[in-house]
Amino acid sequence: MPVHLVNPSHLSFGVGVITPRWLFVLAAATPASHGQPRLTDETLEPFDLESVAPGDIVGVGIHTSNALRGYEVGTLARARGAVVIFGGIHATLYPEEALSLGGAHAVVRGDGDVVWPLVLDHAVRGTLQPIYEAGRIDADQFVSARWDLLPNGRYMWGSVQTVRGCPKHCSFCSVWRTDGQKPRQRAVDAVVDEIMDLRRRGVRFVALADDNFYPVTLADLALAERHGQAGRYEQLRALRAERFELMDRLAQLPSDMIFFTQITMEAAEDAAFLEAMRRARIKGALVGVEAVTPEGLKDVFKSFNDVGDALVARLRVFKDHGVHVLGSFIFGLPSDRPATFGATADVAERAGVSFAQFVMLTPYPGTVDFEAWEKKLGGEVAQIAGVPITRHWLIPQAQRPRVFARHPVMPPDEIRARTQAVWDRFYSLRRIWARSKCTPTLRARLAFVLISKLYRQMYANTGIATDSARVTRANRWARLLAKPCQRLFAAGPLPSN
Ligand code: B12
Ligand code: SF4
Repeated sequence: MPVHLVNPSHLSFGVGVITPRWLFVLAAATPASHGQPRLTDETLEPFDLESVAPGDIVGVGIHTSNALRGYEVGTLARARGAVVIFGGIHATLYPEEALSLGGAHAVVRGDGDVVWPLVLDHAVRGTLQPIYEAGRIDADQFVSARWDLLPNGRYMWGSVQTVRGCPKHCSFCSVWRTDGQKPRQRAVDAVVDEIMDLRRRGVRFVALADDNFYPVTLADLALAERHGQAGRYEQLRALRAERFELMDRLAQLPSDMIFFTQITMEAAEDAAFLEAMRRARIKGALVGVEAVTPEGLKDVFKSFNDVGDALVARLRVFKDHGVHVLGSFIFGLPSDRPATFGATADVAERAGVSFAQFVMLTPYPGTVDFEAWEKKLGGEVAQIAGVPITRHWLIPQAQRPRVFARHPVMPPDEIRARTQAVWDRFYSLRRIWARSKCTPTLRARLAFVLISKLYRQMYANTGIATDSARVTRANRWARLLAKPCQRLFAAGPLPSN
């Protein structure tokens, strides 16, 4: 039975920034007896339903914000006679939803790598169970992606995961609960092989799609030692050594390769680690700054971050080691005040972050924040388009609120408008041009400007704006900017040996 895998999106930009890794991993886990899986990433173009014949299998992977579009795809595919199977983080959290609203015959909860062939076998035999509990597999069972199915010239970055899970417990994040707090690190050889596979195909920019690239801190090691936990100390030390081994190997890859990852701010304490990142050409990292006040950090259980001048100094350490920071900030925390917005933009500028994203606090299911929010609302849940806001992902995109919890001093529109203003300020042409000085040549400076503008159109204007004309305009701009940006990232392929 032919297999289609669909990554849903309500907006298509023609070109994608980062490859949706799950598509290529599940493709690799699909047995050859099903033929070549057909992959559709709707951030490039919408799924062609005409390509689905009765009896085909359609796998849909969803996170919370694209779940509604995923349900539409599943329902339409089922109506054409397909066998529909859901997976991904949102389906893991709400399997019943995919069954009742998404036309799913079956839902996989957890990692799909190992269970997928079994599910396909059941689909062929007609013995599908409604729910498969795949759980968390060990790192040595992670399947390497099939990059031979990568469409040519459509993405700027490939994505290779090196570790899954995060030992922290931030209140707005579900990773530590779904992926677990125990880091599951892939073997260095498997990671490097995949990266080289991408490079041979002309991809020289690779996102290390990890929850947290720095899973063992110096503080963790010191604590284990102080408490006389010899076994734990040894385990942490081995994990850390493996990180260095990986970075040493990355340093030996073709010198035009560039990496990007996600990391906690604690890495700033660890000069040896940052130096290894420099040698490995990990030139960028998304750092979750979240808030610039102690109250804000307390709101999100992230007291391990710094504030004020210490925060600026810490972020600067990354730059001093050649790692550009994409700072991630959250607005709408209960302790935020009107002055917080300007203060946050000031910190981002003073700290010299190269890129920044300013997201509005969204209660994502599976998080501590979500549970507290749902409990607090009790029986008094407002509805939009007939959907309770505690199921906000089911509200049609155009009507979906951008701010969810009642704020002690600011109405939702004020939070949204102030957030938009911070994006506008940070990504003004004058400021982008000033920041672009961090690049070596005029060509690189122009590339920096183009990418900054694209980033802002894709993430801010289509995500925060409530005005549909602005969203349409932003989408058009993003489509225009995306193609030349993609060309800037592409490289010539390398021979296979
Ligand atoms: C790398 C990453 C990014 C990158 C790249 C995104 C990309 N294009 O790939 C960047 C930084 C751009 C990013 C952005 C965002 N991200 Co992100 N991201 C990740 C991260 C760390 C890894 C994703 C990944 O590649 N995993 C590797 C693949 C193989 O794993 P997987 O997708 O989970 O798939 C496995 C299973 O879920 C399952 N599966 C998946 N689909 C299917 C389908 C079928 C049919 C089956 C059977 C199984 C199956 O099998 C797969 C193999 O085991 C995840 C955390 C995580 N651990 O997943 C967060 C995560 C997905 N992101 C998250 C969020 C919130 C976002 C943002 C909204 C953040 C923001 N506020 O801007 C944006 C949204 C961007 C977008 N529109 O997609 C949340 C989603 C939470 C939720 N409930 O939906 C996560 C879980 C992290 C978190 N903090 O909680 N992200
Ligand atoms: S936000 Fe980052 S540091 Fe916090 S639990 Fe999630 S992955 Fe870990």
